[in-house]
Amino acid sequence: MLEKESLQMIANSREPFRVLLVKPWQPTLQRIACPQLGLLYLASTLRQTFGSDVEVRLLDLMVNQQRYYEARDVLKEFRPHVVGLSALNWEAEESGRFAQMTQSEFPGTIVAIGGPFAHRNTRKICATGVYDWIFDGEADWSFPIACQRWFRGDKTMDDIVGLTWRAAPDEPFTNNSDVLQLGGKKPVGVIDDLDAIPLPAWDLIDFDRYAKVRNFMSLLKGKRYAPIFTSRGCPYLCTYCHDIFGKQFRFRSPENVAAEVALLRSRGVDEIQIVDDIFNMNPPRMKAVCRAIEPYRMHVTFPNGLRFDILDEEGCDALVRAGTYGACVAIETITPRLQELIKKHLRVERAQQAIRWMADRGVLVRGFFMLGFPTETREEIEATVAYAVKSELAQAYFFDVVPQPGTPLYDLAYQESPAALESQTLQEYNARNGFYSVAYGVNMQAVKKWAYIRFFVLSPRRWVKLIRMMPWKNFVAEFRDFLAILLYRKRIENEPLPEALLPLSRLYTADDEALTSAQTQRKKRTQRAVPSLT
Ligand code: B12
Ligand code: SF4
Repeated sequence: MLEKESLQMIANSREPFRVLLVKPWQPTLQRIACPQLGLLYLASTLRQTFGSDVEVRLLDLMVNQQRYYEARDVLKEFRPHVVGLSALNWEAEESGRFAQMTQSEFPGTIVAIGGPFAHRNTRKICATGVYDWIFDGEADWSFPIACQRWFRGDKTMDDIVGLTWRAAPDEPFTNNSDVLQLGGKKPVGVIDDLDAIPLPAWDLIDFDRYAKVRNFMSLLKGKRYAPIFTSRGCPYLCTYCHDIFGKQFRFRSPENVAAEVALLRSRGVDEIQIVDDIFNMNPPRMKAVCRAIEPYRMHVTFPNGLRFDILDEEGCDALVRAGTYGACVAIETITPRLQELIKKHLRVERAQQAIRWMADRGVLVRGFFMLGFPTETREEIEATVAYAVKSELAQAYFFDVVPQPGTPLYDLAYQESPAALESQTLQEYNARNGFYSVAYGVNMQAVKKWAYIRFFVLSPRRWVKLIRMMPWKNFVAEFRDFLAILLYRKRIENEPLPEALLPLSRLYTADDEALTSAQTQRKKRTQRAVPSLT
């Protein structure tokens, strides 16, 4: 850890403060990547805060498909003062390996972690001891402030909302935020004025490179694309939600969004992917944003962010006029009981109507379904699959339910089968032994394969539709992935975790901090046998 004097020397020497922002790559079945918006926002707020006193580099190991050790040369050459890692839960292990390598081989470097993984997992992250700063929540302002204080040799960090930090590796972690206890559950660092945040540092992105890799939407009509986030937060209460941006819906003005689209256009981008939590929460505002971006003649897709049961016909027109040609709809489950249980409360009939409106306007609509909620019966799974098969959806993805710590769904999973939760590892998104399979003894891989066969192979009309609607290169990539899912035999094995990182291997297993209700905590004391639905 740098001492105050040496920090002062950096500040006095006019040497720029060097920050390396890193997206780790956890090997996956599918090669998928997109520019990392969170890090691009941090890059631009760092520049705004430091001016010419900062040098920021972005290292996206995901698009490069490089493991952590392949970044050694960059660390040696750039010698960052701060390394900032951004990770999803999924990437926790690889991020930990990167952090550990940095700590041991480049002592004195501050290692910071943020992003969805840092949300609600603070205590386990502290337990690894491989990070110095842990940021929970939106860090657009808090991260540059922490960097600036450090740069100036000022170690008073306790007032920085969302930050848990230690002054040196042998000192304890501390934070004094009211809302964030170590491992706290409430969203922190919520920013009200989104227009005040500078636009992402798009100059750090080589758009051609990303265009060559399969993206979030698996579609690319244009030459180059960029993801954009036009609002943050969502007031719905789905019990499985990671709740990254909190319940308060905040949005950028249409002018601010248009300014970003104009900037992207000037950089040769002709396609945008809108990835908000819920873009159409406020329908008049949604239409205003559509009108504002229309003149830029972008191709537009929605891999995320549209709730179909609040989409009216006028809204569909506005989206299509803005350039929309592909959209995903998260239906999750079709049965009223489960819609109630997961508190999504999707009005399926209305969503169905909006799917028709979009499809009639030539939009490729893809449905997302979650199979295997705790307490879900085989009949309920079948009802959801049958709905998908009969629907007008051009594509469907069937996902395993992964109960996330700190969510009400996790409590329910705990009540159903603590043993099944105990068996979960971080790699479970495409696993053979997901929660449902272990809890109820159902082979979910087989269930999902059969669902895909019914949806695609036994519905030739979809092939015709997809060939007509999908750019051919995307069609080929999708077909390859479809085969991979059907033929998939072995899981991706990762090397064993170093001892320091072992707390991460238990990220999904039950502990008191992850259980949200007192009732479940009581139940935790009386472990139950694994129940069976058959
Ligand atoms: C675009 C996207 C993707 C993209 C890129 C992901 C990425 N950014 O790394 C891709 C397609 C790769 C993707 C894949 C997956 N995704 Co995704 N994705 C999203 C989505 C829709 C938007 C992300 C985004 O751009 N946010 C906007 C930016 C501004 O926010 P941000 O990145 O969180 O950054 C802010 C803070 O978190 C923080 N921060 C972030 N990084 C850092 C780093 C430092 C050092 C600091 C200090 C702060 C900090 O400051 C930033 C600015 O405020 C989110 C939903 C959401 N609401 O965020 C889901 C989300 C991130 N995805 C999720 C999931 C589950 C997945 C998958 C595992 C899904 C699956 N079943 O396969 C896969 C991962 C598999 C893989 N590795 O390929 C979950 C993650 C949950 C979790 N706790 O891990 C989310 C939250 C969706 C959800 N609500 O469930 N996804
Ligand atoms: S609609 Fe999406 S973002 Fe909103 S609560 Fe549900 S899962 Fe979370």
